[in-house]
Amino acid sequence: MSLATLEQSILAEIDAATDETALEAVRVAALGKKGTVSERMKALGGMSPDERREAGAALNLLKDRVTEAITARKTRLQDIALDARLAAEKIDVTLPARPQTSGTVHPVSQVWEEVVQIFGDLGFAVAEGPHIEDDFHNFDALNIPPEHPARQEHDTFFFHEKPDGSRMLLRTHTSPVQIRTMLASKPPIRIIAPGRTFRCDSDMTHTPMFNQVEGLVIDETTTLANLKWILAEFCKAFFEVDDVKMRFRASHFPFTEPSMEVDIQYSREGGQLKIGTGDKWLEILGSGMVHPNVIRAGGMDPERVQGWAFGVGLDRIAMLKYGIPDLRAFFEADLRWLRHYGFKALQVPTLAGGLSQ
Ligand code: 2U9
Repeated sequence: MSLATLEQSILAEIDAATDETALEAVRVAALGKKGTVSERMKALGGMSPDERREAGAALNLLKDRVTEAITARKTRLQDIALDARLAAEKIDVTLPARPQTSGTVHPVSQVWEEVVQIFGDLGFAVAEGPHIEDDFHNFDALNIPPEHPARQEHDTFFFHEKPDGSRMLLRTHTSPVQIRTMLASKPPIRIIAPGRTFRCDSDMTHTPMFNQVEGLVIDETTTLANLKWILAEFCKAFFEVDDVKMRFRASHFPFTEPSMEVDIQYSREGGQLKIGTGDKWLEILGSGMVHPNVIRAGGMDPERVQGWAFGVGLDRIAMLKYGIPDLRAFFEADLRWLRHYGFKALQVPTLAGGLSQ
């Protein structure tokens, strides 16, 4: 094959390469160690000096032109690829934002965020902990020893027994989070612990997974009076009313002493619950002064520090605030229900901007 024909055929292959991989294959076939051009270079050795000079010069020129053609084709292929990407990824930034996003925020997530906003404003930090707990953090440290009847009431989901006989469990309340916080830090402590909790219980008003928020304050001087004020501020802010009467009833929990259940005033108007008016009472939370045994289990001295705690069911207060009649609907993922009871994704609740509008 003449040099001119070889050059033509290589240049035609370069032109025909439609991507960089194909182009590289053409380059190797021509200029690689065993390529057509390189083979001809090797043949120069068997020529006379005059022939070699002439043929060598011609081959070098051919090699330069082929290299140049490959570089040009490569640049062109890169341009084509970039144009294709730009066309595919084009967005029109002048289009208006989509007013109708399809997803909504679940009422429990909304209420969770509202509670965090309210307590954040009151100076509380948010604490979190594991869903899978051990006996100590879920029970013992909360003054619920192995034979305590409260253990039965908690309907605990247990994992398989370990070789040492102990069993991990799904936390039955968020209280282990407070124990972990106490063990890991020093007073003053002001935290809320919102989170999922689990009990082996399922009927009209109970689901195996439910959400709680618990609060804990520990310092040297805090009293029941501080607890009552905080809870009153919380109820007013949460239910978005100027005033709400509250009733504190003596109760019993292993982890608090004294313990109080808290009712709020409500009325029923045309089938709708109205919080903050009327003369009916609705139980919404439990609370009390932290038991000295619990303070000790949290690594602190009950002679030096004291504190209070409360617990609220997030699902329950979501139902009360937003007039949701059936607890089980929370977990059914029914899109029509979510569209009706859900909240706009971009309307984050804040105290300044309003919690629920
Ligand atoms: C520590 C010390 C004390 C948390 C408390 C309650 C009262 C309570 C229920 C409300 C509705 C659970 O979701 S519910 O069924 N909770 O009544 N919880 S005091 O007390 C603690 C927690 C942690 C270290």
